[in-house]
Amino acid sequence: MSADLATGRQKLAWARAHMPVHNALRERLSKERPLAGECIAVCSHIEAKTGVLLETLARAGASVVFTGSEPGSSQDDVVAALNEQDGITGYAERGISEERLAELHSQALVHAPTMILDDAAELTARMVNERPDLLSGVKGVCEQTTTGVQRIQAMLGDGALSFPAYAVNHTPMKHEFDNIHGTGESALTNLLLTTNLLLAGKQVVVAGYGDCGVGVAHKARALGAQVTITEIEPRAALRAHMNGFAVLPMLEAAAIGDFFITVTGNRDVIRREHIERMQDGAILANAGHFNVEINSADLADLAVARRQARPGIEAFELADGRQINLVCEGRLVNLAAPTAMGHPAEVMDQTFAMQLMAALHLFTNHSSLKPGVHPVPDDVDRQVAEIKLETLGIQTDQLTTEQQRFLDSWRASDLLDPD
Ligand code: RBV
Repeated sequence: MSADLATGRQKLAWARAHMPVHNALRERLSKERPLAGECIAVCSHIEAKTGVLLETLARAGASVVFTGSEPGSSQDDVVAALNEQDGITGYAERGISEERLAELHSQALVHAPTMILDDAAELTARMVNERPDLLSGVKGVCEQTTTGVQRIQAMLGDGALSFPAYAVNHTPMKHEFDNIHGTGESALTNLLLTTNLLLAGKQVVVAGYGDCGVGVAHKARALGAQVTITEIEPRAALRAHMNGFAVLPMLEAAAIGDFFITVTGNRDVIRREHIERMQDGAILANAGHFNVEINSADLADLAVARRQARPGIEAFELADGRQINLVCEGRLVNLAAPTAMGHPAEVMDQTFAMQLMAALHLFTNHSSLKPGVHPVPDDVDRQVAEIKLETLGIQTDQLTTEQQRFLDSWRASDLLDPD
């Protein structure tokens, strides 16, 4: 057995042991096999937790094809350990170019998937653009990320969407956990591992106070950092202010930050005019899906020299001698840094359970759903929460009949004097 295969199998076994919701679902689905006959494509960061999702889909009867959603985030050993399994075939490699990623997507599309579980709408956009011949066979898409839902909405606005898509990102069981706790913990864990520097007492600038930014900002503060938020959305800026953070335009924040972490879902959030004001030694990292949030071309343009400072960190020397450090080429720091493993297993267990349950629901209901972006029904979300609580051994209270009647009432007489 190759060393790769051995570590890939090990990583999968560890992930399985820490994904109890999947274990519960797998047991049920392998008896029912509701996806028999379907070809499900999963486009994501191909590492061990994603591998567990693929295994559960295969046990549910689907023929599963996988591919990477980002050039730097898949793990070759896990890819090898997945490709040896029955019912799973895939195309993903670590550290590749955008062109190679496109080739791998094309190979996955040759399997003519009937459903796609997507991350950042990468495979969906590829199929719509390059394989229109496949569209009539597609029942629908389940999209996991904020960026991807936005992209599918844009596709719809453009008249390019011919099937229903579930906005899995928008379910409470996904974004209130994955975006906040998953991104929050894994972005900081991997930033600190890659730099081997202390966060306590540092000035940390977090660009974007959406769910991911909230997670990063609060956890950085909990570790003792002084956190500043930059925003373009007035309510998010106010929320950050009232949660006790400094809120500044990036031009001002640029001058004070030791660490910069972008989590906006937009491009050029850090660009030339900001880099020009930064302090010597500033460290720039991105935790949004695409590597466009930090304009690395501007950084290269301003630099008189550049060198590898550590694995995963490139130092750009400016004309006046200042050194600005870019972490893993501005790619997702929690997945593409040299030792990065993505979000913690427990959180991906929930996210992927949502993808799986949304896919099952879409499979049964696709013919009654119009092309468009749809919310995942709330009871699907609730079911996953119930399974998760059960695996944690946490019990909740139940409404009494009187309490239920109170909630269903509107007349003062019923509310105040039900008997
Ligand atoms: N994400 N996946 C992992 N497999 O380790 N870590 C993060 C993993 C997903 C997360 O759910 C988010 O929606 C997406 O990455 C952004 O690309």
